[in-house]
Amino acid sequence: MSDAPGAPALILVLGDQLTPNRAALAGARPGVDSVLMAEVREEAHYVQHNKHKIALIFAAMRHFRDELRAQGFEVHYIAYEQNVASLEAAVLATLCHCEGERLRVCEPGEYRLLDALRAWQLPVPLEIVPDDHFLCSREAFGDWAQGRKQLRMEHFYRRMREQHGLLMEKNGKPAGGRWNFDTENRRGWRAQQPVPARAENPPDALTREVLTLVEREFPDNPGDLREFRLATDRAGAERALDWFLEHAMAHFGSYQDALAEESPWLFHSLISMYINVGLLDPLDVCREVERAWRNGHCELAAAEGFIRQILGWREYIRGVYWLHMPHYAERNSLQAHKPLPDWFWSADTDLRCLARALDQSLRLGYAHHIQRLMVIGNFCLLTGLDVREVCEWYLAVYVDAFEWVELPNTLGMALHADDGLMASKPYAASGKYIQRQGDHCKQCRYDVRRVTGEGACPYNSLYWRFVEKHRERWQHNPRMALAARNWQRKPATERAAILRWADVEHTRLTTSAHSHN
Ligand code: FAD
Ligand code: DLZ
Repeated sequence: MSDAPGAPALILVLGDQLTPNRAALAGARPGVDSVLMAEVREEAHYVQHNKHKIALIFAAMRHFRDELRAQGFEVHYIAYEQNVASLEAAVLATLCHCEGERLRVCEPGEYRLLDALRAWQLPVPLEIVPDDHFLCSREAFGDWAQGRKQLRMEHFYRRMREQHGLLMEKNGKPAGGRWNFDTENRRGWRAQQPVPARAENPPDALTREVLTLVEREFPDNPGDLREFRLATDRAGAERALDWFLEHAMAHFGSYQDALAEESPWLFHSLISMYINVGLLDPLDVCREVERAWRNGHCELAAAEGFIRQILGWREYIRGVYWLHMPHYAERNSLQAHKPLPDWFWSADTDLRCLARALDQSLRLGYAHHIQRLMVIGNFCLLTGLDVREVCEWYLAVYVDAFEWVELPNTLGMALHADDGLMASKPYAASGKYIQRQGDHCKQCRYDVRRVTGEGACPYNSLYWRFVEKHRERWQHNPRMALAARNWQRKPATERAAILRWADVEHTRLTTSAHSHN
């Protein structure tokens, strides 16, 4: 057997690596190297993935197979119906009948699979190629992080802007003289704008076949495939981006943090899943957005707010994941161990904002950032739901969920379980925040102005319970000290009444079939 670079390679392409000429496919030779793609039990079952996610991945894999074949590659494709247990089994079976004298694979996005891959028993040499679907390599992030006492996204983001020349003036200064327009991006929702209807995206024959397969094989997974409207190939993903730039981008910034009764997505882009599986390139997306601004299609604040999410947050999150795995997944610094109530899987709760966010998450595999962070995540944080169970729920439910992005966002940002590594303060909030950002409270049976007693918004008392529970810790956190002081300033009798009521609500809401008052 040879592992010389010239020897024919079998190239394994995973379901979230669907970009031609990238990573393991860079320099691949049609007619010499062959490709393997496999729909396998292990990947489809390691969590109870949303049906939309499995359908997206299988259909996009099948389209990519056809794209590679059209480029002249021999592609060995194992369909789910062939009942292959794991990627290792798929590789071993394929090596028996192909010319490949070495196995080449781009490093998987999840630690779980990278760790397993390194232990595979193969009859040929294994070459693991760095993942170049990202704008900052793991090494470059490690170098940036080294020696810093605290990691902060904003510092990383500025450097990325300079490095990639995005939204920069010729004199090296940021466009508009500021790096960050966040303060202009926080309007609450009072139905100020018509929300454009999303484009229909009728599935083609190949995708319809996959939808039937997923419905048959995964009947108990979350997700309602009657509402499937995801693109499953590159051209479709590009159309989705174009639609966003034309119809929603101009309002993205202003309503980025808004919560709306009438729409699950408002002006969000709905492209995370396409970037995450390799159908859209993150740098191309940022350049398109910059072009839209330079051509006068949106304000600088909107373009900056959007580019920050992709160039800043997305890359930063991935850097933190690889810097701290595998121990990161074990962290639980606030000792949150309460079992996840069953109603997280049915959305059967009468807290209006939470029911809406859970329902669309389960049904569509989508919630926007503020729903994930400040409605669902905030509830989990305030009630001390078990960190591992919550992270598994997020990994299962969202169509864009892969552990490298889900874990730091959930464990770090939403649950503050990494002791402030990801965020300098916990994203804990009372009902007042939810009311300010949206219009759910008007439809809710709970009164957001009240803290205690039947009918009071549970986020209110639970918030103060959370402040009290970790009071010692907050006294040393400059960004939480004010909340701790405000709590201490309340008369002792009022504090006692709030805590008594919070305990009642906590017990009621963390039991599996929670009673509706
Ligand atoms: P938009 O709001 O239109 O944002 C534009 C793009 O910016 C997104 O498509 C995404 O690529 C990127 N982005 C924005 N925020 C983040 C972020 N915090 N981290 C990484 N990328 C970001 N994103 C995932 O892709 N997968 C996940 O599993 C995931 N889990 C999350 C869990 C929690 C608790 C939280 C708070 C956030 C999570 N996010 C996750 C980040 C963010 O919520 C989603 O990327 C976003 O909601 C996707 O919708 P969109 O494409 O309409 O995004
Ligand atoms: C998420 C997923 C699913 C559901 N199925 C497959 C599959 O059958 N074959 C495959 O190659 N990839 C799949 N994926 C994506 C992988 O789980 C993903 O590559 C790893 O989690 C690493 O990010």
